[in-house]
Parts: sequence; C-alpha cells; structure tokens
Amino acid sequence: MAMAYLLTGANLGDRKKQLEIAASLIQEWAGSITLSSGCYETAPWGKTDQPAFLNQALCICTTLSPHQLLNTLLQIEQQAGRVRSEKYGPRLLDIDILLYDQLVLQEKDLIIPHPALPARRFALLPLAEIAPTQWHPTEQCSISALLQRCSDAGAVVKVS
Ligand code: PH2
Ligand code: MG
Ligand code: MG
Repeated sequence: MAMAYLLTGANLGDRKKQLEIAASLIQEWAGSITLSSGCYETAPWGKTDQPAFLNQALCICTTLSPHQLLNTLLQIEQQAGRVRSEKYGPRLLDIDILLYDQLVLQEKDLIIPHPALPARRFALLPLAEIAPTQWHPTEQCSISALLQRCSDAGAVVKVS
C-alpha cells in the first residue's frame, strides 16, 4: 500500500462541487482518502488571465502503481468534466500527483515529486496543512520548510 498526496483544482463552473466530485471519485477509484485540507481560493499561477482557482490537497492510501494512479486520475478528470460540462472549454478539474511515498520518478509522462511543487504556493500551503513534516525526497526538506522558502507571492486564502 502506498501513500500519495494529490492536489485537486478547479477554476470553472461550481468549483466547490467539482472538488467534491473529485474527492468522491478518488475515494471510489483511486484509494481511500485519509486526510484532506480545507479548500483554498488561489490566484491563477502561470497563465494569469483566467478565473481564480479552488485548490485542495488530499492524502490517499492506494494499491495503484504511480502510472495506474495517473491513468485513474485522468479518467476522473474526464468523468468530472463530462458530468458538469455543458460546454467546451478549459479544464473543470485538474488532479496532480504531488508525492508518492518517497518515490522519485522521471518519465516522459509522469514526474514525481511534482516538478513545480516548490514554486507553487497554491500547492504548498494546502499540502502543508495536512502534511507539514512530510519529507520531500529530492529537495531534502520538509513541506513546511519548502513553504517557508517559497518566494511565490500569489494569493492563497483558505475558504472552508
Ligand atoms: N493549475 C494550473 C495552472 N495554474 N493556478 C492555481 N492557482 N491553481 C491551480 O491548480 C493551477 C494554477 C495548471 O494545472
Ligand atoms: Mg496542475
Ligand atoms: Mg494536471
């Protein structure tokens, strides 16, 4: 059994509902959720001309391998998009693998730990809420230390 940390995010539609759908499909298809952070409203990172996101970190216990987990999460993204999407458009739901045990994996389609985690306050803050002492296997420090040294100034506000 592996322990994985995930980040869910939505910036279209009923964002709260999207994260709830994500959590229930994750629980059903990917593994049992052992910890979940609050929901955070976060300023869009990278491409800034888009609506604010709602992000949430989850810890799951899973029997899936990293690639099986990735494929399952992609299916959940599709399913959640289909459930909610009357229309086109960008993603209604994004689910990223942040950490998978202490695994370090560098493949074309999957990099673990998530390569942008140290640079993203919108991921570090929710993750630090549920796993402050969790060790980052390549940065060689805890999540709370990573958060302290993160220079990303994007707004991240807990909303529930
Ligand atoms: N996801 C992105 C790009 N930018 N910004 C925030 N605040 N939250 C996200 O989840 C996010 C983002 C691409 O996956
Ligand atoms: Mg993402
Ligand atoms: Mg993604």
